[in-house]
Amino acid sequence: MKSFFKLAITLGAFASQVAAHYTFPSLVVGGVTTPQWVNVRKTNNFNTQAPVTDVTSADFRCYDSQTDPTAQTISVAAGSPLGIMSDGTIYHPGVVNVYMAKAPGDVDSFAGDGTVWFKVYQISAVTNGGQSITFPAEGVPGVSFTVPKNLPSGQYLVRMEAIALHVAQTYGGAQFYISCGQVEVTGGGSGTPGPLVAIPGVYTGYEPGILININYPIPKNYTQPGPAVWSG
Ligand SMILES: *[C@@H]1O[C@H](CO)[C@@H](O)[C@H](O)[C@H]1NC(C)=O
Ligand SMILES: [Cu+2]
Repeated sequence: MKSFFKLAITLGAFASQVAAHYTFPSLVVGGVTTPQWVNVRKTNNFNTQAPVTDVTSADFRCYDSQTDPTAQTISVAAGSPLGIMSDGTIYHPGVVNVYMAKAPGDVDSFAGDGTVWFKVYQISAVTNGGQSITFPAEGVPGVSFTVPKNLPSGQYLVRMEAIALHVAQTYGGAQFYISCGQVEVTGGGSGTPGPLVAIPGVYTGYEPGILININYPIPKNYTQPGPAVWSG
């Protein structure tokens, strides 16, 4: 009996490592999901689906050091919905942040260096004083948000960040599922997005929303990592 449970646990752990991961290869523009890795820069994990766990690594930005990808830039109107789709579902419990950075010119040659990123969307955790913690992003195939109406027109990187928190109780345990799409915002305004952060640099990995045991004791509150959302 004992060895049966041991085997079951081993198999379960294996399955959750291999089958449960995800990438974000598509955008959703005008209600249409784009083909995989066309408008999104292909990430190192396009085959393995393995997460980034080092928030200080260069790959924490767009996770594309090995693929050297190119992508096509897709137009999206300011004030309209923009979606980001996974290749399955956001299987793990956790939270989501979406960041954007404006390219000085053509986004094809923009790496996203510097303190240039602002947050446009987030899905946090829901707590109620220690009774329960739930994750609205868990199990959904993708996310959708409104491109801020006052966002200046131009070309941008849009970076998806889904943070899986199921084993985040030790440093480096949180799993980051990341990708960067390329969009051209049209019909924009004259807003000044901020606060601006550098990526990597935005996190140390010790934030209470990243280094966290979500199981026990049940967290009384949850602090979403990163700057406030800029909504224009
Ligand atoms: C909950 O709030 C306290 C007090 O502000 C803070 O110290 C703690 O880090 C928060 N916990 C989480 C998981 O965000
Ligand atoms: Cu996983």
